Amino acid sequence: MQQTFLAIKPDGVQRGLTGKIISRLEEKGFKLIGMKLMKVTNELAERHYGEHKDKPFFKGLVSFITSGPIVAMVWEGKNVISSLRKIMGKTNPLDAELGTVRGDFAVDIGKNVVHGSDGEESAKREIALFFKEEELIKWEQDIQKWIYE
Ligand code: D4T
Repeated sequence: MQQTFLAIKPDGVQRGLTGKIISRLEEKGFKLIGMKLMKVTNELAERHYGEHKDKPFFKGLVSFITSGPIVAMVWEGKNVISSLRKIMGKTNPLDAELGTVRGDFAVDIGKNVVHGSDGEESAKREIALFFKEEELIKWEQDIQKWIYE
């Protein structure tokens, strides 16, 4: 089973969208194995968004992600990385289909409500950046036999 990192950004938390977003992932059939409400430090933000450090939006991105609490999560499931990217929709909400989180709840690219890892390597890197090994819970989800063939 794959694992991925998902964060509800400060705009999503402020707007009270946390429960709705978690519900979508639970209803889809994925398993939550780690979750915490946290303030992102400047250092963590700069490491997380390291690939964008030369981009013009980097400074704004770091100040936005550190501006309020986020909900950091790890989700597990079959093809969960690409599935969550589909559920979130395109990075720019203007291009995100209705029915996706960003298509339904966001307008601007700089306030796009959620972050999700974009591949296996970034998932591993981001999970390790935000969670200690002991914060990830191994548990059996009884309904899985009704989700997976
Ligand atoms: P995140 O990382 O938030 O899930 O976004 P994506 O993985 O979908 O997209 P990304 O890495 O390309 O962008 C990271 C983050 O930067 C913001 N952003 C992006 C922005 O404010 N202005 C921009 O022009 C771009 C390209 C939005 C997401």
